[in-house]
Amino acid sequence: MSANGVAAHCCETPGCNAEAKLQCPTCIKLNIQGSFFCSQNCFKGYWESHKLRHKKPSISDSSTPYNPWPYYAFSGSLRPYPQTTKKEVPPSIGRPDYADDPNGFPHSEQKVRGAANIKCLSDEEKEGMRVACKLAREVLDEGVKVADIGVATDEIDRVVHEAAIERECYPSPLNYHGFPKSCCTSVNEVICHGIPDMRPLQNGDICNIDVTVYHRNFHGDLNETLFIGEVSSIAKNLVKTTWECLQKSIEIVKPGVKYREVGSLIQKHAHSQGFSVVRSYCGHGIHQLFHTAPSVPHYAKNKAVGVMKPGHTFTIEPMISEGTWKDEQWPDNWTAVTADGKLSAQFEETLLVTDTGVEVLTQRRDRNGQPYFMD
Ligand code: EYL
Ligand code: CO
Ligand code: CO
Repeated sequence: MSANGVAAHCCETPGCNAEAKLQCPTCIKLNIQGSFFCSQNCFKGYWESHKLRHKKPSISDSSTPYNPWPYYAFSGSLRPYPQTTKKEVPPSIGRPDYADDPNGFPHSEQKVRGAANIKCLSDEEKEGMRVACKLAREVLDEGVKVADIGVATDEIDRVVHEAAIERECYPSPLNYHGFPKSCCTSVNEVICHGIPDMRPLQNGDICNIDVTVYHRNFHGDLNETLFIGEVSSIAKNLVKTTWECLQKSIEIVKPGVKYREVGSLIQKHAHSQGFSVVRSYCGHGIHQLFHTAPSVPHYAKNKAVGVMKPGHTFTIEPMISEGTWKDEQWPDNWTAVTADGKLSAQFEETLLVTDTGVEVLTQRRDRNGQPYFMD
């Protein structure tokens, strides 16, 4: 979920990373978005490289890569690829309200928005969540099996879509606020909400697959980050650290713990490895609604409201970055990327607060909950 009020840019000068609000006059005139400098000094010092952005984009030919936004200054080296057309879900499968809204608007979520009140599930509702979350895990497992060098993230989405339908599930991301695909695939500098497309995964990529399914009125939500082939040692440490952040935070979940305490553990561990914590996206309450109270920030000293009680169901989904914690969005208005173009990783589980602790509803059933990157 998006946290309000965090909008910041990073200076374009490599290695500077200072907060940046100044825009080049030529960029403003040409409407080139995403390029900012912290000072006149940085602007002048990086001018020889920066001015290349003002060159007229060449006409498309076989040697020019597909670029739908010639005037966007990408923070890193990942680029969007063409997308395939929208998929259908058989009408026999129960669907959330936003599935049939022209704008994908979740009216049922809106009705309770802003209410701090966190729902305690009945025994019957808990059982509904167990089933949905078990199916979500199975669907993620199917997506993970096909992820490999040379495979397009669109193919992962196709497999996830089919696996959901086979299990009488609606893939929750599909049409949520208009989202065009059935899962999110977030590669390298993509923090979250990457749109599956025709880009083949490359040796050395890290790729997160985020699956949510809706089954008989309940959503189950989880994600894992995978290694594609041989990855760098920094990528290995980032992914391992991110997984540890999630594990350490799950360990403290029990009745009486404040939701705002989750972030302090995560930030402490991320910082101990020299990494940063993304602030714009949070864990969330989940049950009959995809996103509801509580909001669970992953950073320290946050102002999250609420105390854990038996019967609460929510996600923890830390996004940990190699460099800056700052994010920006591609012009598609979905894809969140790191402002410095460096790597970001994420893991997510859906949790149930029990009388004495926690049940990890989306837990991997084989290999005792071990993540895929350790297989
Ligand atoms: C759709 C809606 C902006 C997802 C999650 C797909 C993306 C960007 C608006 C959260 C929020 C998945 O899986 C999620 N959390 O773990 N929006 C999501 N969308 C979308
Ligand atoms: Co998710
Ligand atoms: Co989530």
